[in-house]
Amino acid sequence: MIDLKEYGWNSDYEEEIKEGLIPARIIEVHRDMYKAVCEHGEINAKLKGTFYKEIKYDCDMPVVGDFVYLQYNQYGDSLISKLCRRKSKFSRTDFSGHAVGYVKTIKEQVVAANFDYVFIIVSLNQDFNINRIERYIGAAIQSGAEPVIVLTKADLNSDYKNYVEELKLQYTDIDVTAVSSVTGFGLESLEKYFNKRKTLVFLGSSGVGKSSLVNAVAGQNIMNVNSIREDDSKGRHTTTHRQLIMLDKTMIIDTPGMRELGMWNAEEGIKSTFADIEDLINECKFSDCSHKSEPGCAVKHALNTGILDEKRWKRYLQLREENTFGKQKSAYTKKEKLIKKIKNQ
Ligand SMILES: Nc1nc2c(ncn2[C@@H]2O[C@H](COP(=O)(O)OP(=O)(O)OP(=O)(O)O)[C@@H](O)[C@H]2O)c(=O)[nH]1
Ligand SMILES: [Mg+2]
Ligand SMILES: [Zn+2]
Repeated sequence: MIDLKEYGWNSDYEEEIKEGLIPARIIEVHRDMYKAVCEHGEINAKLKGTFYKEIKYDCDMPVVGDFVYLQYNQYGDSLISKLCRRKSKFSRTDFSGHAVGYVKTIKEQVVAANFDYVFIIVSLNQDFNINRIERYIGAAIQSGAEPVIVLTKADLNSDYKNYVEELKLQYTDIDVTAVSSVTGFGLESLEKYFNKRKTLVFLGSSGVGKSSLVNAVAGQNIMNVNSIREDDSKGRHTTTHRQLIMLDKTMIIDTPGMRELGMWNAEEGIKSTFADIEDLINECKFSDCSHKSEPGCAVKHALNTGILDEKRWKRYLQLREENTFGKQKSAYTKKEKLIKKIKNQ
């Protein structure tokens, strides 16, 4: 018997359910097949037919890290019948929607759920890109968990301290650590996150070393790792599906590298990421200041005196616009083809 509490289950996740259902945690998702862990151990599961009828949005489909209730079947696939309320979730914009007229429908894609820390993994080779880091910080804060920035491959960059310092200056509340999975450098400073029953999610581009870090902290080769072309930082998308790995009481969700991270409903996250700019905006004379030509505009003043970096301001505007655009264009009522198909059966 497995105690699901070891996998982070607690009473906050409990839902009113029909008799005969047991809680489980999703550890892998493959198209329509799920791997989960429950009191009987690791099992395969599918969504129950009625599950599709009951959910409203695609984002209510189980993802790795989710707790669910299922009907256990010792002879075959168990049937997932309810998704438990999420404590945290990392969302991005899914642009793969179908074109409706000229407008492509976009929707929320939940990458992982119910984690305590988001490890934003950035490689210290040419992958280092402040715009991308800001996006991850915004989405991570929005997720409801604590962001941690991990700069990998410190062994390849003698300048790593400058990168750490630059980020620390801008993000005083976020832990920034440089590590090397090859030499083991810096790994001890991550130990504080490896606590009992905590879940960490590793996010970042392909090839930055997410799976290598899983292996380094595990002390064994759990995940596949492939060499990349370090000269142009192109990853090879080695990890192909999200997976929750249990390591000596701590759980890590390793994910495939993301090509792009579109902001999804991340207003609060963006505001916190650019807290310095939000402070300036609050100082503008007019509360509806457009920061263009109004008198008493604190943003203009900061830009003119060099206190605020013009590029940072532009990136902030871009993320805000993208976020609002997403809100307007998302087809909230659109369901995935699959759901429609099954409903119509
Ligand atoms: N020098 C050096 N190479 C590293 C380090 N960490 C990872 N690598 C190398 O970077 C390459 C990619 O590592 P992975 O761990 O597969 O990267 P990933 O982020 O999991 O990539 P995806 O699964 O495609 O998202 C491999 O060749 C690793 O050996 C490091 O700390 N130092
Ligand atoms: Mg990987
Ligand atoms: Zn202003």
